[in-house]
Amino acid sequence: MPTTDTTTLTPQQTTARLDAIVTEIVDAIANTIAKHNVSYAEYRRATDWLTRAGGQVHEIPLLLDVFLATAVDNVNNPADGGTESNIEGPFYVPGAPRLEQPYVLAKRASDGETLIFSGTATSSDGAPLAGAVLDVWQANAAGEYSFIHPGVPEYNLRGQLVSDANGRFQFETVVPAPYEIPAAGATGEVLATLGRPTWRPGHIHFKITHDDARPLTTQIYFEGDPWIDCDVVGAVKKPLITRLDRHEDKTNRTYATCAYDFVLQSA
Ligand code: MBD
Ligand code: FE
Repeated sequence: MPTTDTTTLTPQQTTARLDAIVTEIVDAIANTIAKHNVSYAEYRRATDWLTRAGGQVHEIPLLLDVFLATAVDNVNNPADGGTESNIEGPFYVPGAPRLEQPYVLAKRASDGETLIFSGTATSSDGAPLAGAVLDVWQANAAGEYSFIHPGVPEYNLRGQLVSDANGRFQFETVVPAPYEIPAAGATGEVLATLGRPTWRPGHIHFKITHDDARPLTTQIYFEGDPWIDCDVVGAVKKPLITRLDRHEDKTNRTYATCAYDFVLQSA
């Protein structure tokens, strides 16, 4: 369960909670300013940098997700028997098309190597979850997401599919490449200034829902990815890493397969 069910708070309680959170955030920053004797010039550099971020499309959610989303996920999704949750990230778009069998995410030949992803959805008591909805989104082999990067068709590499009567699912997509935080944006700027890597390992995002289970938002990663141990967002959890197997089709083209069995906590 989420630690705080904020939906049951009265308006007064909501205001009090918000007041406490804002006060603590401001106090924490004020303490840092005092501890490091931050100058007016440095302070102005920070406000100028935030102004640049505000003028860049998609930059503020990216910035916050890079530095803070994992902390939110850690509080809201303690592992208790089901598949580990993982941060939603800044690039989820609701309303992805409901796909028909056989499931293939919308993709272009240039989006990368074919990947067949299969698995199951079960409840934490072991029962298969028939009719679980898997809302899937990912980047292509160039690290591009539809709706975020220019030139990618709407809903490319985004789609919703449904597990069958035995809780099984399979869909075709492409192998996602590692994702680099855009260097030109305010987030990339601060990471470069700090000399920190700007990469996330390749990953596929899932939101899985079923009437009898708690919704699960997570990401799947791949063994051997060069960034698996140094994700800029710090989101990788070992149990969410799966293996890519390589095969050759009849025309000697390689394609990949992987599998993951999702376990959703009972509602
Ligand atoms: C991503 O694709 C992502 O998933 C996260 C969490 C942050 C930045 C880019
Ligand atoms: Fe992502």
